[in-house]
Amino acid sequence: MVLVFGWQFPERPITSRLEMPTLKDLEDVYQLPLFELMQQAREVHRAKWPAQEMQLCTLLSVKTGGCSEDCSYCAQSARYQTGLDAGKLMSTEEILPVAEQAKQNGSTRFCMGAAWKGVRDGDKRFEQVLDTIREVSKLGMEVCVTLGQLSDAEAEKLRDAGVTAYNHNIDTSPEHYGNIVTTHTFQDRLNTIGAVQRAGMAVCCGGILGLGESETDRLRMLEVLCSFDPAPESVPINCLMPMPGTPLEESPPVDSFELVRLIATARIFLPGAKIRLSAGRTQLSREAQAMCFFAGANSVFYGEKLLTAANPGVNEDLELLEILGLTPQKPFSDLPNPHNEPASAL
Ligand code: SAM
Ligand code: DTB
Ligand code: SF4
Repeated sequence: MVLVFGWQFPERPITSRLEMPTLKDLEDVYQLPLFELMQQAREVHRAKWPAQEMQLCTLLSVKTGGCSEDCSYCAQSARYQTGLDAGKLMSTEEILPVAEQAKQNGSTRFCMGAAWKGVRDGDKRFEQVLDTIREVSKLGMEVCVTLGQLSDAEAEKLRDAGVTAYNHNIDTSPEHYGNIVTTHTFQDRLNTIGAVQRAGMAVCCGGILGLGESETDRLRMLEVLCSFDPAPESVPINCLMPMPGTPLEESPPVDSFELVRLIATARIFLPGAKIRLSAGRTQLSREAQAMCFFAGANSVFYGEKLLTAANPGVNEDLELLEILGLTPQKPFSDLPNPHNEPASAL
């Protein structure tokens, strides 16, 4: 480390970092003066990604509510009175038009979520989801699913059906995880991520800010993400949407500058990952979102609804992209295309 006007700067250009960062490495970068941190993150971003592109992803909750788990942030847990009715698994016929509309609106990734602890090979509902994935993957968008815990057999079936990425978040640090969820462990999350990696699907894995964690917990979460081999393909950074009826309903909002710092640090240490500014954009000003994009966020959830919570409107987002001179990313421009179609044909 070198000291410049009392601030510690890493000795080497950060883009040349090859080894796994320690918590201290992450802290040193996270605590740089804000503009220095943002500038370094922007340099990494420009070296690795088209500078003005934004990936647009649409979410659909294909099986809502009634979940057995006690994740204290989640409106879909059956353990809390959140006013959400548990729904049935949506049929392929119900899902396809939503996916088609998402494509029409400019989304290049379609993410289907189910409020399950996990899936079981051979289960009728899992077979139904596989059928849906086979149909949705014909539309030429990236297909992501988040269905809870998996083992190897289920992961391989999802890959064969056409899933390009599996979302399974670690959500917070290993130390804080037990304060937020008691019905499964941090290690259970890592085991599922291992199954996804062994099956050769891209891993979409990130977390939530605003769960009562410290800034060190957030960096510990990043440290774990940086230890993945291969590195995650995408990293969703959610800000808690305090859902009525959940234990975290009264949580204070996340500080925007802390969010920008975390995104910039993630961009620097995970240069090849999409950083997705995920839940919580309705609580952020346009200026705060612009700072997140400058700091390296190059993906958002697009469409009025997340899974159960609100998201900015399509027109509002298109207007923001236009004001900032950003353009939607093309599909499969950085992922293997399962249909071998050139991105320009999609
Ligand atoms: N059941 C699956 C699981 O737990 O992985 C998939 C669905 S779960 C709703 C997906 C992710 O959404 C969670 O891991 C969490 O990061 C995020 N999430 C859920 N509720 C949230 C909330 N109220 N605010 C912000 N993010 C939330
Ligand atoms: C992720 O990290 N965020 C998305 C997606 N992966 C599945 C979900 C956000 C959920 C926000 C709360 C809700 O809609 O209930
Ligand atoms: Fe269930 Fe996932 Fe919500 Fe946890 S986050 S309660 S596992 S749907």
